[in-house]
Amino acid sequence: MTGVAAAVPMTAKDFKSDTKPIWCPGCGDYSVLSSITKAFAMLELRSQNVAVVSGIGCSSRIPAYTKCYGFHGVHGRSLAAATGLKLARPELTVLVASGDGDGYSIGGNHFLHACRRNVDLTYIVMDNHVYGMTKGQPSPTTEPDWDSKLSPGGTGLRTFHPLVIALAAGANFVARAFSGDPNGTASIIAEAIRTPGFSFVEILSPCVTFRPEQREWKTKVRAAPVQATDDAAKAARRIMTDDGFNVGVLYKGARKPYQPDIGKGTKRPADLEQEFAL
Ligand SMILES: Cc1ncc(C[n+]2csc(CCOP(=O)(O)OP(=O)(O)O)c2C)c(N)n1
Ligand code: SF4
Repeated sequence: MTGVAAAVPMTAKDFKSDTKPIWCPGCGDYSVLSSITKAFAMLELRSQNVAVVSGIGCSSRIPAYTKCYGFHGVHGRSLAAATGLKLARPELTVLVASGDGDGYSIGGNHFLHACRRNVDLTYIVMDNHVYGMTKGQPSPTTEPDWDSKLSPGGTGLRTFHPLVIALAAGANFVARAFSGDPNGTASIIAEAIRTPGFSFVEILSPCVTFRPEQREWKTKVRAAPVQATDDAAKAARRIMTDDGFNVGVLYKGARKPYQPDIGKGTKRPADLEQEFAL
């Protein structure tokens, strides 16, 4: 006996905080929270080595409900904060949680460049095709003919296609999951975390309050009929031609993550200031 107790693996429950979620009853985000904590437990992570970063929205409440380091940031800026954190503390597992409004409207530009940079982050977007927190405005993934008080007759606008855009911009891992399958979603999140580089997981997560018809998603989703490919063009073609309900890992690449050396060679801000002093 060495006298050093072996670390007891953490369970999914250990990763849940004591803060009670205030989502509407039936919201898909409850299951996504369970999937995240299950994935952490599956990977035998420890909460002191994990950070969950978000922006603003119902979905972005996730960090408060997990027992890890957390940052509930500014609307649309979760990826900027997470990128800085991961570069400064590469030993941390960094999971970024967002919604379709947060991630694709105000945060759309950060999404493109996060894919391009390929920093080792896992980015999950709880997509409910609506702004839930601010009471039902259409988002970039809202169907053009979705009729609502705030969009009478529908917006008529073409929808944003996040998975294909992620592929084109350089994401190294692309998957789709459904909140109604918490175990399947947990496995996908775990694989996303395990895969080096920028991993993007679109999670169909119904907003039962503003899009009650999304309860029907459970009858529409199915496992993707083919295995993940490492050919981005093939993956893009498949995703462009499916109906948005094929679930699973769709693309897995082998791009080297971006991790600059921020060790000894890095200048301190004060030294840089001196160099540029007039
Ligand atoms: C800079 C800024 N602009 C707008 C808002 C208002 N706002 C808060 S959440 C939100 C949209 C949330 O929608 P989504 O990201 O889809 O998340 P959901 O609530 O559906 O999970 C908006 C527009 C804000 N908080 N900050
Ligand atoms: S408004 Fe929609 S997304 Fe927000 S908690 Fe309620 S059901 Fe969930």
